[in-house]
Amino acid sequence: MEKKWWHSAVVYQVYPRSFYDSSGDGNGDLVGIISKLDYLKKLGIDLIWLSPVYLSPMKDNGYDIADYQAIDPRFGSLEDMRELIAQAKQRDIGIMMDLVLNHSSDQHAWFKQSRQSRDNPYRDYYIWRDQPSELRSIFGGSAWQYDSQTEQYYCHLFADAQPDLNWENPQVAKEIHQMINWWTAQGVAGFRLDVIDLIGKQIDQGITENGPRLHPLLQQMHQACFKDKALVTVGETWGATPELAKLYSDPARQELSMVFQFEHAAIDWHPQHSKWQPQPFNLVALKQVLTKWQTTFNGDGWNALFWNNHDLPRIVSRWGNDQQYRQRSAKLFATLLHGMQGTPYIYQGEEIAMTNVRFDSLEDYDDIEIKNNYQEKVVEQQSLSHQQFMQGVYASARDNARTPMQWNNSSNAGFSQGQPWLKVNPNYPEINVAAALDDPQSVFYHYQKLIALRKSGEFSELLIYGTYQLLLPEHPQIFAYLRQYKQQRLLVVANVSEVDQRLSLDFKAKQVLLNNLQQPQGAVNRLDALQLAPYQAIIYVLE
Ligand code: TEU
Repeated sequence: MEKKWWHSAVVYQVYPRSFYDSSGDGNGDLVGIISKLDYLKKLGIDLIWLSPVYLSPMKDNGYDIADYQAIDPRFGSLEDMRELIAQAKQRDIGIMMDLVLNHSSDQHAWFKQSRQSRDNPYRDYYIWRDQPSELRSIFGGSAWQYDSQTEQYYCHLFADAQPDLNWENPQVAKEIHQMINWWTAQGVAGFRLDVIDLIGKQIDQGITENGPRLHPLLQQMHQACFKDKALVTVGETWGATPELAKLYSDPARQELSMVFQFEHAAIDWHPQHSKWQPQPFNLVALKQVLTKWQTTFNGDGWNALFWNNHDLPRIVSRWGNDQQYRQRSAKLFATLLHGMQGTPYIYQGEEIAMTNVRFDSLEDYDDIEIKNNYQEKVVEQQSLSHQQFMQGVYASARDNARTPMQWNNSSNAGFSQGQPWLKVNPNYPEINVAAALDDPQSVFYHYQKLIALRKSGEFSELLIYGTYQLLLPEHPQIFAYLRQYKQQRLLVVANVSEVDQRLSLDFKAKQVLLNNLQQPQGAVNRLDALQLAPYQAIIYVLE
């Protein structure tokens, strides 16, 4: 396999509105991110995926872009952005911009023109029809919005303030390519492409995901923007199967570096109520899905590894134990993920095991996805009760990941001098960066160690390129796998449960590389009589 620089990279996602507010207006900003670069350097990451900072009315926190080449004043200025890129570069950290190309804001100049008249030159930048179809918006409700000015409906797969761009129009592709190249000229290291699997849609046939024009459009984008540049690109593709992932990320096809697949992330969703009524966690199913992805590529694609992002609940609350075993179970999930093959992504706060939040009132939540789904499921269809819906919010809402970053135990968790745009999680006096940095046993230092193991030293190549083999596939509490590269073998073994486990593995341990529990050496070395405490996770070097 041809090696690429981003195979060995570790990415950290910053959700700017919630990261660090330097101005006191309650919103995180670019100067705030700059001031935390040394913290990220200490963690050891190579790249920052920056969720959108472009000019935006913030109906969907920046995923509704009004100008792709301007910075929203809440976040700062273009000068600040250039400073961030430069300051990050000085620390060998690259910036990945978030490209939201499926839709823009209804405040984008293109859409303002488009809705003026049916013969406006920008009319065909968006998707207009005389009649709505049955198509539903991902945020709830119809995907069509009537516009009285020109008496037609426009398509929006997300909020009505996020009209879908018409990728059937070659002019749209041309403008977008120019915009991407402009960002590349600013010195960014790469791009994350939001819901990119939707751009090949054939709306009149009811096809949204994985439409026939998707891959030709991506190949065209590659030629126009990515070819012969040392950029890293990752596509957000909710519906990706291994076969589809190869279409995107096989280097020979010249599309993207890798994609986020979400098969594991939706594993406990309800058949009807999806994430609003999650099913019990099933470790065997999780192992099966992740193993399928670990063994799918053979130089013909590459995995992006993640538990968390700004759309998903916190892993420690979701499948770990965010009470008694918060730190230990967070380290366990970190170990499992960073032991795998692919490029790991860490979402802000994951490195200190921030947890989900439970606000009593729906009013305290901000996310449009919550509000629109409440309207649809509780108010209109009455398929869920208020109580049931709140349980869904506590388990799965996106705002769980979006509460402000907890920096220290001062007011507002040290996130802002002002009133934060979203309430801080009340557990900040205990869970915060300052406390984590003060404690050599903290989750932070566990992540730091995992990153360091991947970045350099004896087992770096193994962790990046080694093969993967699942052990004990049917075991309901143990997640164990082997990694192998040339003559080296590592064993990752984790007890994903709240009870002690005993097991016997037919291997000989040479060394304990990493253990999320402090314990005397001898106690854990007998793999044929292994005892694991609740949420214990160990990486062994094998003979
Ligand atoms: O997310 C795509 C997307 O489909 C999610 O909204 C997902 O379906 C949902 O969170 C699961 O319940 C991307 C961005 O990551 C998200 O933040 C944006 O809201 C969305 O696109 C629209 O741009």
